Amino acid sequence: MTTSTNKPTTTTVDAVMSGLMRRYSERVPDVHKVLDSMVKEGIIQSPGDVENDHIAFRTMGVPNLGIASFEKIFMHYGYERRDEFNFVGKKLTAYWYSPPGVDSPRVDSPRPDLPRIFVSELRVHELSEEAQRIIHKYTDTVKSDPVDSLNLDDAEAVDQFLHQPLWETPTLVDYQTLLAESEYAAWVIYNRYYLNHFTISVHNLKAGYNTIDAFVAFLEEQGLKLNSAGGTIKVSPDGDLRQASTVAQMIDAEFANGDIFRIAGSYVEFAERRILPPFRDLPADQITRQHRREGFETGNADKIFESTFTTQTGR
Ligand code: OOG
Ligand code: NI
Repeated sequence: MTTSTNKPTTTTVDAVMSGLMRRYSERVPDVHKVLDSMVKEGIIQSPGDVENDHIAFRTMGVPNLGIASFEKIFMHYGYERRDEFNFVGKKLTAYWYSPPGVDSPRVDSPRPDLPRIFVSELRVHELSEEAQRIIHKYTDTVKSDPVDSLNLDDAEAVDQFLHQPLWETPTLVDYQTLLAESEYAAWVIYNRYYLNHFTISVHNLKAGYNTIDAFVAFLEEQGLKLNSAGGTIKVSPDGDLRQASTVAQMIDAEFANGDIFRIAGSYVEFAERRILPPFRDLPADQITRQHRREGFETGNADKIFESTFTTQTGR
């Protein structure tokens, strides 16, 4: 009777994940479009066959919120914080988190089937006085860290938290002022903790679709609009992490006073993680996740962020 009492069961994190995915796929029609085309093409039997490489969230770096608050949710489920990333021009800091491993004290078993998580934060204090004033007008109503008063073992409470307004609905003028200075700030002030994207792993798909080049060709045949920032396929300097993404789906957002304006919602990403050089001669049936390129890449991520930027959505 030492650790088992407040050890969350694996079903808590599974329930939180499925709540996130449900609302996300309702909001992003491209999710169904991609999955349905994959089924029709015979790439997968059903949407459940897709491996989710990672999911991503965006946060405001202000007291009581930001990464320091948000990460507590998934670290409670056994996720571990990994590398830090700095996006100088966009004024963002990010970390990625690996799913509960063999030595995780928080869950009954390792869960390599769960997606990695990428969480970023806007360094609000680096913005102009005006942008800071606008952001604080909303976020200052959060007087204590909301995650501290959440029962993280209650999946329904967590699901509600992730989809509730954390602050007042912004005015359209405030949204547009932020948009002119930081597209990321504008995205978060309206979308908050909505799932930013999920990511289809392409390397385990059947031959003919298991490279990012082949998969991107397939997506383009289906008429999907892909993020072109820095080139459609983003490649890490080592060549082993290759990513592409759709351009964010537009949503008719309702602002304060009932103003309606079309803004960027969420998008879908695709990732190929190549087998690392020392393992390239292993038989294919022996290759598992630990033989492939891990983590993320600043240069790739910097361009993937732009999937929600007007430079892409307005193309
Ligand atoms: C995250 C962009 C970075 C990746 O896989 O490198 C990313 C975002 O748009 O919030 O997803
Ligand atoms: Ni991503």
